[in-house]
Amino acid sequence: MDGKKASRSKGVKTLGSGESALPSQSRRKFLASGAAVAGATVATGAGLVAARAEKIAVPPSNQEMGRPIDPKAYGMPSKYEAHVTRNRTDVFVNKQNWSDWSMTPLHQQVGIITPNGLFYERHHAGVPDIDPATHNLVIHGMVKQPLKFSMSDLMRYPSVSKFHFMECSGNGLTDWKAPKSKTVQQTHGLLGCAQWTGIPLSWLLDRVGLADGAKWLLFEGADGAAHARSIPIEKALADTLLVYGQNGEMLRPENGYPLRAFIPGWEGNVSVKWLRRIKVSDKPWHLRSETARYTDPMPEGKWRQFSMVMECKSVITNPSGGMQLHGPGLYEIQGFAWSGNGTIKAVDVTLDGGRTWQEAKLEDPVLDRCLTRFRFLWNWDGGPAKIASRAVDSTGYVQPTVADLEKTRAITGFVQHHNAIFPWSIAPSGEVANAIA
Ligand SMILES: Nc1nc2c(c(=O)[nH]1)N[C@H]1C(S)=C(S)[C@@H](COP(=O)(O)O)O[C@H]1N2
Ligand SMILES: [Mo]
Repeated sequence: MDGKKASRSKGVKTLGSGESALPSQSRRKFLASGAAVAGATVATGAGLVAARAEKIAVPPSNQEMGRPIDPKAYGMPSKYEAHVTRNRTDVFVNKQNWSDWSMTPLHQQVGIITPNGLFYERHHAGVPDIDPATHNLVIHGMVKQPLKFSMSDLMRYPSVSKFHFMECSGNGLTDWKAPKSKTVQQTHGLLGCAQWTGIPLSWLLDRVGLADGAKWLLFEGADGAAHARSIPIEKALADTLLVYGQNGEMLRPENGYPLRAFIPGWEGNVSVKWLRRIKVSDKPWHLRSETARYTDPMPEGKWRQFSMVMECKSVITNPSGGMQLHGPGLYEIQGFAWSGNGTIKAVDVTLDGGRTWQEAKLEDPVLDRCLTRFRFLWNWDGGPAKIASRAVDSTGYVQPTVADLEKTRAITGFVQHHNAIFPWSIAPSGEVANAIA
């Protein structure tokens, strides 16, 4: 598969990471099937050959003196990983780049956490430059005592840290109709998962004191778009966070530095970045992002507003579009599942375009509203295949097919909240491609 190259040492092909990483149960099955790991030729999915022990050369230690490091510089990935980056979409081209997005390379993400430099970013009017020393958050409106909090005020509070995914409601919006995106980065990369650190909003609402009849909050950003959303008070009190930390460090500028809202399980759009103001009211505002945008067409010409929850979804990231399989044999199918309504209970994988399904293995930890990794061992016979995953969450909700979605929604234009089962085709040549009809 792409990105998993077997290294060579003195003409001997060594075992690839895919093979050594087999879970012990599958490894036993693999061995029991007659394929010995050493001393025999093993045709595996990655086309790897295990060599006889006496022919294995020990990798050289040829570095007399390594390069020094700058102890004060921010650590960067290896230069050999320079191809692992976010990417703009090549399907939907913006005429200007004030409103733009770049996507997470999900096929290159090896754990459930998206590194900060690879976390997708979506901005409506560029990325503002905000000095935390002068940034303030104001909470006003229907409150007993309006208050202004500096960043140092906020950081004096005890903090909480939570692992959660965040997904743009438009994730995949261009990919259900031609022209189709090729890679999973393009089809599903408006998605990331991080450990978020900050304070529960309920603590600050407690400080200002909600007036009787308070029902909705306005969150507004300090960016050029003054991006704003109306948030129901129940959600704000339940689990909404104001975060300054992402994966153990301060937010990156493009992800809302120095302060953003983070609303677990809901569309990314409501997690307002560069947060400067929360206003309390008794009704929603019906803002641009709640009328002209971020609404869903329904059958009979109606439009659905405030569809906030990101419903259960999954996708296979390995193998995925643009990759190349090297001959029949054993492959580990891997992917992510997530749900804005709870934990992932199960993921099934199909190899035959949805006719039959088999249960994949979920990898710990399986956390509430968090990316969950699934794995499924597949012995590819070299014939054409159509693979896809189907997730079930802790509420019992089953990820729908496109046909299921079309029963309740009008799937036209740039579809938001499209969580249907997504197939990849494998050609006998080993080429993997987007198989949306
Ligand atoms: N102030 C502000 N907040 C914003 C946005 C924005 O453009 N401005 N974009 C929203 C959208 S559409 C999404 S999907 C998420 C993306 O967060 P990220 O860029 O950290 O991934 O931020 C949301 N918050
Ligand atoms: Mo978004």
